[in-house]
Amino acid sequence: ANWRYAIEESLSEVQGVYATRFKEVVEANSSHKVQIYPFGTLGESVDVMEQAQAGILQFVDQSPGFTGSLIPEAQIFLMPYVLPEKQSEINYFFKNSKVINETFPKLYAERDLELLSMFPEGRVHITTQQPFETPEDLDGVKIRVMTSPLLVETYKSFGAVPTPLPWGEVFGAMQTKMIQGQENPMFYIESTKMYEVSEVITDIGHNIFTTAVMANKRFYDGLPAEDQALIQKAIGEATDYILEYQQGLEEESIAKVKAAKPDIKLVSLDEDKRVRFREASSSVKEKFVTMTGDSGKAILEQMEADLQAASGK
Ligand code: 6CS
Repeated sequence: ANWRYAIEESLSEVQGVYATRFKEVVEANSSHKVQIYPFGTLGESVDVMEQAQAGILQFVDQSPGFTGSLIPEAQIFLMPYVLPEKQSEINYFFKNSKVINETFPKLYAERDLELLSMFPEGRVHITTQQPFETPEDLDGVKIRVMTSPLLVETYKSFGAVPTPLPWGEVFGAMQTKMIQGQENPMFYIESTKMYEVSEVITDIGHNIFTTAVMANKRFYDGLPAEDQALIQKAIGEATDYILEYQQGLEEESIAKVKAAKPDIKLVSLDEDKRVRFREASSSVKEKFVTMTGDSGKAILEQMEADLQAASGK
């Protein structure tokens, strides 16, 4: 059969590299074909998700930053200062966490989606026009976030004016200064040339960009066992591959940005400065529980236990 798989990025970006690996494994081990639809071919992330739920697409990559309206609990991955900074701990968490492997699949299933994998895309950096070191410095600064109420709360707590926008509008909004900043991992800041419309790139150590790959559930449930096994094999190989692929990617991306724009200012805030953002955003956890109720509260507790298990790995 011909399977359609939409991603939120281009083929050479992390989601594209993942999808390409998935396609290679499927096509090498079966007569199925996988057609990948990169960002821009089928609409914005939210439109593409509707097509996946309707079964027009068999596979979709959608990041929790856009899934919040459908599954509020998915926003847990956007919570600041929760995920670890150490790469090996992050990888251990994504591969072994109960939240990802047991809890979230049930929530996605309620929305006609078979959750296949969640994986990290790198540490989030903030690009702005002016340098900042404290939440006060962000007073009045409009920063674009993905369309998630939790991200809006996070950036309010950071002192900024959060502006939720779909991805396709971000470059233009930065260019015209309708917004003065945005957040994304370094590889994406480099590949989408966000640095061209930013003067400063700041690392406050607040989060890891997480994404999720899923299948339409009716499609998946209707497949013979051997095709389901093939999909699981391809997902497993693509997940291992993408974790390996991203080793050193942040540093390479920083080097490319510096080469393309030598006067860009790169700032990594010290722990004594990060603590201001950490403390300012401590109430975001309560906001998450307000948005998600008992279900979210239980997920938060499970996630904390999963992170505990990953610490020191
Ligand atoms: O900021 C965004 O909207 C986008 N960021 C990444 C890293 N991937 C896709 C998403 O649309």
